[in-house]
Amino acid sequence: MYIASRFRNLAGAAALLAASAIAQAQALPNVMILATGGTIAGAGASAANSATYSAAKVPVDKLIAGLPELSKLANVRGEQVFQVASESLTNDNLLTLAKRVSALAKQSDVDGIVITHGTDTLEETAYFLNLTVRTDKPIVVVGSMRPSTALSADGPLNLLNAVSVAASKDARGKGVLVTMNDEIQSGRDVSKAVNIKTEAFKSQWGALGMVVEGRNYWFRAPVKRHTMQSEFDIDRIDTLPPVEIAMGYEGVAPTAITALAGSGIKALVHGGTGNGSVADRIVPVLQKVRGDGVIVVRSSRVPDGFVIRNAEQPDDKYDWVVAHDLKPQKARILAMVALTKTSDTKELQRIFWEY
Ligand code: DAS
Repeated sequence: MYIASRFRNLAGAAALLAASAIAQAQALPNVMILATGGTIAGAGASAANSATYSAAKVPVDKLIAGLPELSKLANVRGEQVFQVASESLTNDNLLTLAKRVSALAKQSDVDGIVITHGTDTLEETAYFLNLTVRTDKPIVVVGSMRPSTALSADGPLNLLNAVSVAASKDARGKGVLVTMNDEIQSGRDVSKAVNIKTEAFKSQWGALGMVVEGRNYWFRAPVKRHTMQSEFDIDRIDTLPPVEIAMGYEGVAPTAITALAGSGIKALVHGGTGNGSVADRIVPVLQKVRGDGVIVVRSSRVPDGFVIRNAEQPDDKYDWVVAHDLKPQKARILAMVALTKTSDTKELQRIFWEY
């Protein structure tokens, strides 16, 4: 009799525990983590290796298992989309990832999405998603500058912050976000500015805010079109037109531009000096590129500032497009996306002003 009643009490307690766990899980947002590789999944030989390591080694389920605090923020599920260092990602990888993000964002049981990613091209992926994924749910791209095995690894807190932001209602409608080093950055504006510090990502227009101990502190909002306001939709994009970049520098020869222009590209981004300046011997080369039907986009190699139309070069006369404040690598992303819709230079320039 006594044992039976004890058993009944134990069973009752277990049922209560299970019910409260279910209630807690139902109360928490659902966040998907899509893993692509990079240093955040990196591993070094010893804890002292903060710079010498192999990227893209640790699988997503281990990243999640190594961070039990995540379960207090959200119901987290992981998916390994790729396992590569981000410098090796391709246009096809970008399309695959963005289509997966778009499909998940449509699911009612997904409240936010985190993408773990290498830092080298994180800014390009974040901008591409910002332009093409039609959702107002939070999409947060996150990386790390030190491998998970290093002393003072930055990946775990970056990932915790990313899930915290992706689970937040106040992060909705702000475009694709990047959480690095406690900051919440705009996927459009942010770039990797330092290649050896944990405070690596900067935007010349400043961070959107900070995330501290699971709370978001917002100080500005994006003004350029993104996600739900975008005219582009990844569900309608199956290929990206080839667009390449040629840099400007003292003593530059036309060799690279001529070779790229003859390779079948649809646009050439010129990363010029200063305010997008073009060497006098290169101007006729770019005029011929344009004359042969390739779009010319004038960007600048200078980290901050923006290119002013018809200032350094008569863009109206040459029928060139200016990249506004977009650095060459981001101008290339926008040019590829824009060219899926139009090759009219007036329309392209509008797109560069608006996105
Ligand atoms: N190779 C770098 C990359 O995968 C490592 C990193 O910083 O994430 O982008």
